[in-house]
Amino acid sequence: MNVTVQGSLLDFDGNGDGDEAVVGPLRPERVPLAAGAWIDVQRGWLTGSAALFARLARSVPWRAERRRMYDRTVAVPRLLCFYGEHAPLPDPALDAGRAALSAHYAAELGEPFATAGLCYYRDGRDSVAFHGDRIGRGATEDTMVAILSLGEARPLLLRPARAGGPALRYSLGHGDLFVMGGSCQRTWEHAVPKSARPTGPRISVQFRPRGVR
Ligand SMILES: O=C(O)CCC(=O)C(=O)O
Repeated sequence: MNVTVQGSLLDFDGNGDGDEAVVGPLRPERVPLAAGAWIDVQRGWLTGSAALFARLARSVPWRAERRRMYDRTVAVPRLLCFYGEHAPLPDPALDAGRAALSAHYAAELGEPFATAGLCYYRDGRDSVAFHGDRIGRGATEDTMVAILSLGEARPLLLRPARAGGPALRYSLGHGDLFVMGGSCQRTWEHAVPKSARPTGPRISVQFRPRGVR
């Protein structure tokens, strides 16, 4: 798939050629949420994200999935590729990102980030509905899911799973890092809604510990 996205003004890689994708020092800002959940946000954590976006769009074996909904089978509105614990990642920048996250959160998480789920939102029609990552240990244990966003920024919404109420909204793209931690997967839900506006493509890379999905 050959796609280019408009880069962010922050998205320089430092050597001027725009090809190298480099993660910076981790200095995320923590936002405590209710019920023992929290998020960490670091804007522009990865520089050179437009080039990484283009490489992943081209080289990842993206799959279109279908899902049973009531009595119909419907297309999942985004393309997916999952890299399990021992699968080589599709770009060295992702290895570097995962290693940096594992080192930074080692004491708090107590285990490394192991897997990488990649999602490709082709335009505003692609989306994911409100959910928590509760397949596996996320259903019963505190854990972390670290999301690296590449390409066009899309809003990620967060809302309490039980109480309802207004959603928090974070616009994520162009190398931004967004980490959900504590009880977030059990007590909050997140979504990337559809948009009727002209919307460029975005790739989300989710790093998770083993057994969290
Ligand atoms: O696009 C994103 O960053 C969110 C992805 C997500 O929530 C998921 O795949 O479970």
